[in-house]
Amino acid sequence: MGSARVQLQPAAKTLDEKIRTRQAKVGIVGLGYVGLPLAVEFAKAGFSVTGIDLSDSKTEQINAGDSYIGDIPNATLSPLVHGGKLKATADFSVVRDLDTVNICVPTPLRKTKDPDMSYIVSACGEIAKYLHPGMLIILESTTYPGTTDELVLPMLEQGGLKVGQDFFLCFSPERVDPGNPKYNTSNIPKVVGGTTPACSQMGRLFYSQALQNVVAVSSTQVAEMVKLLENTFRMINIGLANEIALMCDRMGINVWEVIEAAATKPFGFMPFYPGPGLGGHCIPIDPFYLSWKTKQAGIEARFIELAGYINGQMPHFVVDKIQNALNNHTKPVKGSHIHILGVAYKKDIDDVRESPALDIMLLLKRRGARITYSDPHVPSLELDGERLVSQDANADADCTVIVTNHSAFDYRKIAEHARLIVDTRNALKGITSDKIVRL
Ligand code: SAJ
Repeated sequence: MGSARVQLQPAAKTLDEKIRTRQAKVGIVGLGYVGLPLAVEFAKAGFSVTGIDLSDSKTEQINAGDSYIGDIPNATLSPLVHGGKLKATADFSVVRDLDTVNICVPTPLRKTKDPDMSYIVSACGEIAKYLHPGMLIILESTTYPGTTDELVLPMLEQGGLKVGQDFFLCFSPERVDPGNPKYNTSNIPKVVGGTTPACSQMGRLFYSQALQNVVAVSSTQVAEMVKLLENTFRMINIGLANEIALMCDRMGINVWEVIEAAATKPFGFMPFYPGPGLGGHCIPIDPFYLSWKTKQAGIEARFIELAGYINGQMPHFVVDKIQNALNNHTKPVKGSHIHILGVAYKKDIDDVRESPALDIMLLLKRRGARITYSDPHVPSLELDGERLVSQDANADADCTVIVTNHSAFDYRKIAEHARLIVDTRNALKGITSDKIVRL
């Protein structure tokens, strides 16, 4: 991105002025763990912010100053709402009075591992109806490189307005890490790239009003690719850690000790840890947006496919470990009571999306085991049509399996009470007992 300022057209001059004076009316589409914190940051910066979400319960809660996002306390949200800086609606027609709109809607994968762009298309279709000169539109949803310029741009230009002159279009990856005590929307560096240099410039100006560190890049494709590199990097390295675990298991080596010792290297190494599989709505999903797009360009993303395969095998590997551990106690899986500790996709959160615990429980149930679980963050869940309720961590079971190592568990007590334990997270590190089987 050149440093020379681009000569602004009249529409841009007006928008530039409105953003600098914080008179711009900001819109955020999608009020989830990305959109609501972003809305709050711009409201805190003095902008008038309108959140748009199709969920009436979300808009009602926000307009009551009642936050449903852990990282946004009511004490932060309520004064902004009652001070008239932040409101929420399901009515897209408000876009006609807005100057900027950030799109923060989900980008899931279909079962066929193809990108599901329906949320982006629906939001852009609504925005296009009310798009007017002097607007800045920024897509934040994680997606394949090319989405902004190939899919979003044509939808917005349909009404005759010209990007870079009449309106401005950027991509900026969301980097929100829910529950992270150190990094939040205001202090996580914000990458932004525009369809034209004037767009990039407008995007950088916009975020600079409310966020601490803005990183402007030269195009929307670069910005889209940045996010995919970040999360593909994680997914592949987790896959490597899992493959090393499979090797160590076969060779009778303690993989946790290996990684801990390797992590003493002060440079050139970054520890990742094996586990029961890959959960969440980012890491298992985002890389397949990249591999889907590269396939269209005739390039096989073999690292991604291989890591996806290895990570996908981990639930099966864990179930085999459980079966062997029971077998060594002359117990079949069939008819045994297996108690799962932790069903969220990672520690100390309540999100079960894509959680490997669900795969493990299903596989065991299909082998005839009786399944119970304990998770202080997940009071109940649906498994194969059956409703399960979280039990006491020390339920008397034939085998207790640590799948998600929440801090709230009393691991000493678990190690004392359980008859047989399979530990997939090294949560019982430092506790030796022949009733503990480690990954
Ligand atoms: N996992 C492992 N081994 C590891 C790390 C993670 O098995 O060494 C598993 C976790 O148990 C989980 C899955 O991988 O099931 C994903 O874990 P994650 O730590 O990557 O957490 P996420 O999915 O919440 O990822 C988010 C991402 N943030 C954004 O996309 C904005 C990711 O880029 C962050 O790096 C990550 O949070 C983080 O660091 O917490």
